Amino acid sequence: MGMLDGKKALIVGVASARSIAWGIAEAMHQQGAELAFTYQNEKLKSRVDKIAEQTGSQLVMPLDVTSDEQIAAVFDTIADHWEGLDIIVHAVGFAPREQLEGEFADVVDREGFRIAHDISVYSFPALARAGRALMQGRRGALLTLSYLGAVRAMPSYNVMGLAKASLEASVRYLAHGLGPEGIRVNGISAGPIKTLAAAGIPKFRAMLEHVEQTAPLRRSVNIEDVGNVAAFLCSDLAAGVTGEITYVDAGYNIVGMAGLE
Ligand code: NAD
Ligand code: 0WE
Repeated sequence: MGMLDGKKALIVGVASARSIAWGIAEAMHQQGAELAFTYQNEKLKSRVDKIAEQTGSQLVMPLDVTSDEQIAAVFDTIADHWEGLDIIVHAVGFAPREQLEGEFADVVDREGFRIAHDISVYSFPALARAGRALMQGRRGALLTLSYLGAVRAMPSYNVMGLAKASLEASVRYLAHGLGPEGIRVNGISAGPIKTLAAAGIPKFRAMLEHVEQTAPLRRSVNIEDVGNVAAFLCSDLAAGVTGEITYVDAGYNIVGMAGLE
């Protein structure tokens, strides 16, 4: 018996087999969920098709979250295939590359701020809004992915830190608004993981090593660690949890006075 038997889940944010969204999809599939996937653009379609096939998924749709039309089309297509929807996973984040290097006040600009917040934040409530009708009367769950840079100033994370802070606030506002309909809304704040979104971030390797030396568990986390917690949070085992940010970071965030052991 899986903890997601009979549940139908939409997974947004698979770009490769390293994606956190893929770790979540695999864990949800293991736990009995039926999955639908989206891909950002034609370049990524074949990769997502291949990955979807591995979980027996029949539903793979285009979705660039900057398009209201594509958001609406995704839920129209789901409504044509499924009688309802139980879970939406949002694992999308983007800021223009030049926003993620250098000192925040030097590099932030209006367009970089707008893009980061549109793609990384607005898309989550936008999916909630568009998916709401399909989630009625079925103990639904929404999940998004955050990072510690939401609540701590981190080198180079810059405008993405502001976006994640806003995303975490959106978890609370959505939980508050959708709770009366039985829909729970949660976030996972994951430790650094080498995905496409981490590729080419200067000093990413050093960040991983720092976590491995500092986190209570003396390791970094992987997409399986995140996937398993995601499956739990979206299952009825977590029926009493909403509006929360759960850290899946080997305990890194709870440490103070690091490095003196
Ligand atoms: P990833 O590159 O595999 O996933 C990012 C996804 O965002 C991709 O699938 C990409 O297609 C999608 N995306 C970007 N712009 C989009 C758009 N306009 N429309 C639709 N999709 C778009 O990297 P990941 O690390 O798996 O990132 C997933 C989430 O996890 C992000 O929110 C990221 O901020 C968060 N996160 C990552 C880490 C990490 O260290 N990798 C840590 C904590 C949180
Ligand atoms: O949320 C993220 C990554 C988000 C991200 C990554 C990219 C790279 C490619 C957003 N936009 C872009 N734009 C691109 O053009 N993480 C939590 C991973 C990450 O990114 C960092 C980190 C960590 C950790 C950037 C700087 C410092 C630390």
